Amino acid sequence: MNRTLRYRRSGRLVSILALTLLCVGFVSCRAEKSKAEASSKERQLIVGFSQIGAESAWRKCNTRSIRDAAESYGIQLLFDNAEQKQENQIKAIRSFIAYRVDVIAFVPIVSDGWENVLREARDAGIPVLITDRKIRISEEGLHAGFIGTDSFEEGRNAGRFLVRKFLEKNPTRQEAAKQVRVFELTGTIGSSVATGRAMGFREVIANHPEIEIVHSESGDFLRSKGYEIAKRCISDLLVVDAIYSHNDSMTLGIIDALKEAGIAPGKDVVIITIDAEQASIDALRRGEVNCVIECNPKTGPAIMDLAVRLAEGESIPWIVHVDEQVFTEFDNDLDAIESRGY
Ligand code: GZL
Repeated sequence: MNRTLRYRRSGRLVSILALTLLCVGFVSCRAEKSKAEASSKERQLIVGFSQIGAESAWRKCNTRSIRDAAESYGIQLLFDNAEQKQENQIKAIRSFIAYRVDVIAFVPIVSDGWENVLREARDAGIPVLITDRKIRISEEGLHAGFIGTDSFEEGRNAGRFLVRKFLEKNPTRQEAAKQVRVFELTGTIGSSVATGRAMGFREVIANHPEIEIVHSESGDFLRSKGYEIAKRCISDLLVVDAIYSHNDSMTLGIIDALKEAGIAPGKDVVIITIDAEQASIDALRRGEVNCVIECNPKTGPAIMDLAVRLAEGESIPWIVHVDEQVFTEFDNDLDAIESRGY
């Protein structure tokens, strides 16, 4: 056999060998990848969620939405109820880190005090999604994004209704009021929603010197505290023009106290409230409340969608504000408002 032929045959042998190795390699890579894919598909996504408590109908609906969405997404949810204590939330987040969940999501009961535990989550390589209420943090990279309410806009909407009700021509008023005295009941001190609802309201009324906040006090989003404060301040409530309450639970407590004192809610005193739970829509329809600003608790599906994206290594929007409506006594179709579910 001449040398050329020998070289040609051995060259062909080498190329067959190389091709064989390539195919074997490819097949084994595919096998590895499909195993990895199979294992990731087989392994359920695990989300650790720290909820602040069950202080209102809104919060209970928010929890139902989160639990239902996790189930429909096939996500294993580790859920903790902090019973209104930040230290319980921090403990829960640390337990999620120890358990090595895929994603941590939580409602920060107050805006401050989260740096250390969020650094621990970052160092553990676990993405964190903030929901409902915001955190105040200077350090970047400690959470992936936020989804929830725009509490400043809710406060602005409360101010806009008050201006329309007292300072503009409307079906119930032909001339502007000379003075508008407001009694404000705020939510949990230090929470982003109470801060936002207060600041948004003040931003709008700042342009109207006739409007004065004569009393502002925290009812901690609780019906019982709304009732207690209204009972204690009933003499003030006899002379104010409007009550601005940061959530329906407190509003329902205030209404109970007003009725006990013979004050007609919605008539003797205008009432503006936030959440839009069924009871407040029903009160709006009865004329016991004048303006209901929606705060949407049904964020479960959107939270789980963002959690899946985070678990897959995707980036998510920094802030997602949920759509919210305003219902007032000036609307023509209050009966058309859909059942609230909370
Ligand atoms: C708002 C949410 C508030 C609700 C209250 O986003 O954080 O907390 O308005 C609830 O009803 O207690």
